[in-house]
Amino acid sequence: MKKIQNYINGAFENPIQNGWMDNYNPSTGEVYSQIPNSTQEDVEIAYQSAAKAFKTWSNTTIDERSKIISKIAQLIEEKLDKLALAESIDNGKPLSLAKTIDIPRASSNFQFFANAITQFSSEAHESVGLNAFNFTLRHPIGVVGCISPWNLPLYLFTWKIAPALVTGNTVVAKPSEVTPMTAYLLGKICNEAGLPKGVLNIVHGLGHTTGQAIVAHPNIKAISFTGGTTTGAHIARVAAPMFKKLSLELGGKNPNLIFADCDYDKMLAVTLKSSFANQGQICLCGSRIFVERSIYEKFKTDFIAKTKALKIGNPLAEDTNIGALVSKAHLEKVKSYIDIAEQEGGTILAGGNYVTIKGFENGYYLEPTIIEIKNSNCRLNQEEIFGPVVTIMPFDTDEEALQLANGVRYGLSSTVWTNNLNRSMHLAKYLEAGIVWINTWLMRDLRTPFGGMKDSGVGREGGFEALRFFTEPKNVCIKY
Ligand code: TXE
Repeated sequence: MKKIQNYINGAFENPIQNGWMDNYNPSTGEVYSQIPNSTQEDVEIAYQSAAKAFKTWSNTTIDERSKIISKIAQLIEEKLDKLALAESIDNGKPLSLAKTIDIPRASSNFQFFANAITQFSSEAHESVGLNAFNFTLRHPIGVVGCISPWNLPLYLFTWKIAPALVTGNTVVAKPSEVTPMTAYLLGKICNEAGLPKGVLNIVHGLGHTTGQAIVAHPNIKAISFTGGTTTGAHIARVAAPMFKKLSLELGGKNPNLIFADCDYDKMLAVTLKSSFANQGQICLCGSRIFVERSIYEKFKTDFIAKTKALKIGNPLAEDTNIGALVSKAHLEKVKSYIDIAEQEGGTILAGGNYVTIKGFENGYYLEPTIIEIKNSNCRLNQEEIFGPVVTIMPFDTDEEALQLANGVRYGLSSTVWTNNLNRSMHLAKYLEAGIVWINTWLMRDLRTPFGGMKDSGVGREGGFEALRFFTEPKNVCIKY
């Protein structure tokens, strides 16, 4: 059976205590590889290797760094088919999605930051009347930690690693233990691209041991984390007494506000995606759908029909729309929410059941599910389910729509469908979310700030925000 290894100091290593864990293929429910169950000792060796590499890497010219990071982007692009297949097998997502979204974006992440660093500059301030001049030096922080989740494995892993590296930091990174494969393959790509030894170190293992060792390491001075809100809160508690720099991208329960004056067909097609793409396991999915009452019944009928037409099955088949959920535990968690629907006064309009696929009987499949709710305060509408489950509910006024949208602890993204400019601007201003999409969803320009308000996180990634996060600003004041 294939064994994934840690990537430390440019070499592939077994975990020191030789502990291994099973890695499952969600489409079949079978174990298909083993991954290191790394301990604190492995993290320490990864740290030592990163610390040793820091001096040279942080003094490498921007051109040189940019060239190597760009080469990694190019190699990911060249290996798109292989990486997409690995991602689909590891995660259960449709191969078509991995080919068109996950892997191209992983390549773009590196290319974007390879370009961005060449345009990154620091500020200068003349203290007029005081004969003094200030400028800001921006140094890399040192060894930084990057921890990522399982839903968009290589996409989110590289979204952190690329800006960390390009600014001259060295990295100890941990992908999710549920989807370690493409991170492992990335190590090979980094060697091929000529990334010096020790600049990136990838340690595999569980969150509360391996991840915890990264967060608690006294000399890893910044942590960039994407994952669940509860985990984020725990990481903040561990990191705060050590005054670490923290970027936390956490959960979401995003509203999708549909007004009667929208471009209906376009809205319907995109709403299907924002509800169920990647089996609903995207932190940006619009899992709470609110529809203006005058088109509510029509929307309901059309949305149910489209949802029922989605093809669930083998992620590798070209015509599959909905693949497998990432793990058995997650499948059961998502299903447990569906099971409380009636108790909460909800009505299941479509889906709601496990699915058995011929030839893949032990895979983790679930029908895309629409639940009509009467009360927006129910758990189904308040808690992040992170699966192919959406709630729907009508509204009457703009003010009510805004209140419903903002009535959760999360504030990651929101989507508005309307052709009314005044309404768009009003909602853009008052929606409590890090992103407001108007008449679109998941459209990303990598220069824009990305992140959430409220319990969806702290800090922003993307563009110069990420370059600022991974550098330490220092004011130099010269009196003349
Ligand atoms: O996330 P975790 P999980 C949400 C979603 C999902 C829930 C749990 O609701 O159901 O989170 O999923 C590492 N110290 N999102 O269990 O546990 C862990 O090993 C350091 C939203 O996957 O937060 C993994 O690498 N690290 C999210 C990463 O943190 C720790 C996407 C995320 O794992 C750790 C995925 C610890 N104590 C899930 N504990 C989004 N917003 O994109 C865990 N980890």
